[in-house]
Amino acid sequence: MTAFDDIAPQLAAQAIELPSWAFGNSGTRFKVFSTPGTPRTVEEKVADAAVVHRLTGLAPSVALHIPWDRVDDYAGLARYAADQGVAVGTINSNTFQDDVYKFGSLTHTDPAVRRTAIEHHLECLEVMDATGSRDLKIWLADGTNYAGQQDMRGRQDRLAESLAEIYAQVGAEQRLVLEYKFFEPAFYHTDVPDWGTAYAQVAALGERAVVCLDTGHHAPGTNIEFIVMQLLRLGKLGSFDFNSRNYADDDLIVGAADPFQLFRIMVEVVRGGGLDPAAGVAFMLDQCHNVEEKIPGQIRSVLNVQEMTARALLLDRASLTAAQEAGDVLGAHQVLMDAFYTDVRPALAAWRESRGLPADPMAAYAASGYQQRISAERVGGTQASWAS
Ligand code: AOS
Ligand code: ZN
Ligand code: ZN
Repeated sequence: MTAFDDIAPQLAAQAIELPSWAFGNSGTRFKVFSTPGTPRTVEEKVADAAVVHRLTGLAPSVALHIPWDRVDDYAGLARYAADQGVAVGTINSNTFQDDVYKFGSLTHTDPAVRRTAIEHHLECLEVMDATGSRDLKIWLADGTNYAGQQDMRGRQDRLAESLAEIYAQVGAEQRLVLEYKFFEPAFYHTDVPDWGTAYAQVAALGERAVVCLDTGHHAPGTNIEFIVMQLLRLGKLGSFDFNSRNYADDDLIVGAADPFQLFRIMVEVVRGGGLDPAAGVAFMLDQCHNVEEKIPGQIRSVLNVQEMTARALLLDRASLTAAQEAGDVLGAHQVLMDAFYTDVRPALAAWRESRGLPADPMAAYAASGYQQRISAERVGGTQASWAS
C-alpha cells in the first residue's frame, strides 16, 4: 500500500459546500463585470453547482442566501437539487442590505428593528425545515464607524438576547452558526469582530450553536491555524468559509494567495479530528469570481482544498511528534515542510480516474461544452451582492 492509499478513504469522504452567490455576477464598488452564462434563477445556480460536483465528486451541497435565493417552493427547490445530484446546504441570513438596518440589526437600539431582524432569521429556519438544511449561518454587518457613536456594551447585550430568541427556534437536528469579521462595512467597531466574541456568544446559547471561521476575516499576520486548533479543541468549530485574502476580505480563490496557510489550516483540522464527519465541521467556500469564469473558479477552489487536505493527511505524525518531544526544532519543521512540498496532483488524478471521475476536472469542464451552452441559453444573469 502506498501512503496515498492510506489516506484515500478520508479523501473520498471529503465534502465542500459551494455558495450559490459564487455563480452570480459580483464585483467591487467600482464595477460589476458580467459573465456570459450567468444564472438567471436559483435553479440555474444549483445546476451550475451540480456541474462542479459531477466533475470533482467533492461538492455535494450548495449554500443558499436569503433573500438572494428566495423562491416560492423551497421543498421543490430541494427536490430539484436532488435531481441534479446535490443537496441544499447552509442557509445564510441577510440583515445588511435593507435601509432599516442602517444602524444595526440584531443589536439595534430600536426593538422594532430587532424584531424585523429576528423574524428574518425565523423565516430562514422555516426555509431550512423545507430544504432539510442543517445550518443557519449568521453574519452581521452590525457595528459603528466612530468612537462614541453607540454603546458597544448595550449592543453586545442586545445581540445575546436576539440570538437567544433565534436559537430557541433552532430544531434538534439544526445548528446556529455565528460568523465573525474584524471590520467592514463598519470601520470603528464590529459587533462580532473575532472568534472570542463569537465563541462567547454561541457558548451562552448552547450545544447547537457554533462558530464559522471565514479565512478572509482576520487582520494580516493572524495565525488562523491557531484559531482553528482552539475552536476544534473547544468543540465549537462549526464551519469554514474558505477564500483567499491579500489585503482585506478579498474573497479570492481559496489556496491562491497563500497555499501554505491553507496547508497549515488543514494540518490543524486533521490534528483536531475536524475531518471526522462526527465533528460536524462544514467546509464551505465563500468566494466571488469577479474577473475569472465562475464554474472553473469553483472547480479550482475545491481541488485546492482537496490537494492541501491530501498533503495534510500525508504528514508523518509519528516523526513529527518524536521531533517535537526531542526538542528538535528544525527536524520538526522539516517533517511538516516535507508534507507541504509533496506533489499530490498525479496521485489525485489517478485516484479520480479510478473512481470514474475526470483526471483533470478543469480540462474536462473546458471540453464539456457546458460553458458555451449556458452562454448561448442564458441572457441577463442575476447579480449577486459582493458583501461576502
Ligand atoms: C461577509 O463578509 C461574510 O463573509 C458572509 O459569509 C456573508 O454572509 C456571505 O458571504 C454572504 O454575503
Ligand atoms: Zn463569509
Ligand atoms: Zn466575508
